[in-house]
Amino acid sequence: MGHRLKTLGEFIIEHQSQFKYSEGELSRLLNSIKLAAKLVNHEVNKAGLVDILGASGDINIQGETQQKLDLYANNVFMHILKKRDIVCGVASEEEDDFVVISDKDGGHDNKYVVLTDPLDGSSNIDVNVSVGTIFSIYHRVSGIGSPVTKEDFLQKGREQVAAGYVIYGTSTMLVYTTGHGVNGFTLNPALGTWYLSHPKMKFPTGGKIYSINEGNYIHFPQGVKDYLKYCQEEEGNRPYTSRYIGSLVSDFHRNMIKGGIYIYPTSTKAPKGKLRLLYECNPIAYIAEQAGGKAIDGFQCIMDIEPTELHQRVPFFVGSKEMVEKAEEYMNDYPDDANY
Ligand code: P6P
Repeated sequence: MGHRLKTLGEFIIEHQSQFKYSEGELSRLLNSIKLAAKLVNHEVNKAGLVDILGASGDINIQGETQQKLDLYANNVFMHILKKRDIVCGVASEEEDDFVVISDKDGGHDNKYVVLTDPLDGSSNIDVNVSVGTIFSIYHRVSGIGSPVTKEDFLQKGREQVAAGYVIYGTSTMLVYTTGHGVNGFTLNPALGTWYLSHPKMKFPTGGKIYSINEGNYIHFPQGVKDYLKYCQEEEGNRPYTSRYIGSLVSDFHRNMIKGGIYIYPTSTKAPKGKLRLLYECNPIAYIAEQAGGKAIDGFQCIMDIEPTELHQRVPFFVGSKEMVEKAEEYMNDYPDDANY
């Protein structure tokens, strides 16, 4: 048989031995995320059709009529994570508080928690722009045999066991890390199989792309304004190129392949930034560092931030190491901006 790419299932089995203390739960957890992503992908890809036809009238997995796509994605991940007897709790952008997996669903004895933004950038769905799912996995810190607690979710990004994203774009990809580098898998929708298309993904150390919503320019901290002027002046390999899709997963994914920086800073309109620390910034930061990139809030590494609440927002600078460090230099000219 000709050379064929390794499947995600084969890859997970091959790397099972790398998951310390895991008797296969992490592999099963990754496999359940793989399935959920396929289900969401199927729905995302026909969203336009649904919009044209109005309410699809479809029945979703909870037996309710078809809901908004990000709620649908949330239901898919919640349902699969509950019914696979692997996690003790789930936190989601779509849920006000964290969800305790009940004892009858095996929740009290399971050791992993999952935090997720089930469909980031969903406002782009009706204009047919790529969107994504982001997930972050931790070992629980509370004792096995008891219900999950808030502390299990309020862990520093450094403690992540695994993190990843799904990008529903021109092709659907699952990109994740378990602390041994970053690997990207592309879905063959005809077969429902994911193939290792991007092994050992690495950020180019430099880059010429910056991604930021410049419409907020006048509201940015001075350090960000100074960095943008640096990107735009005629010098060496500058001016850089501005590319901003309005979908974090898509901007990040492109920048990881081509080199670049994504910035969502504080502004008078978003005094703590817009992106959520626990289920957007930390997982993306883990992937960035594992791919040789860097992720900061302008002053400190994202994954060193001590979380205080489930949905807290932080400013986010992530991408090629040299570009993030140059932005950090400009931010450090105004140390007071570190107190956001
Ligand atoms: P703005 C999508 O809503 C999101 O969370 C990210 O995916 C995206 O990068 C950002 O917000 C876009 O926000 O304020 O520029 O429209």
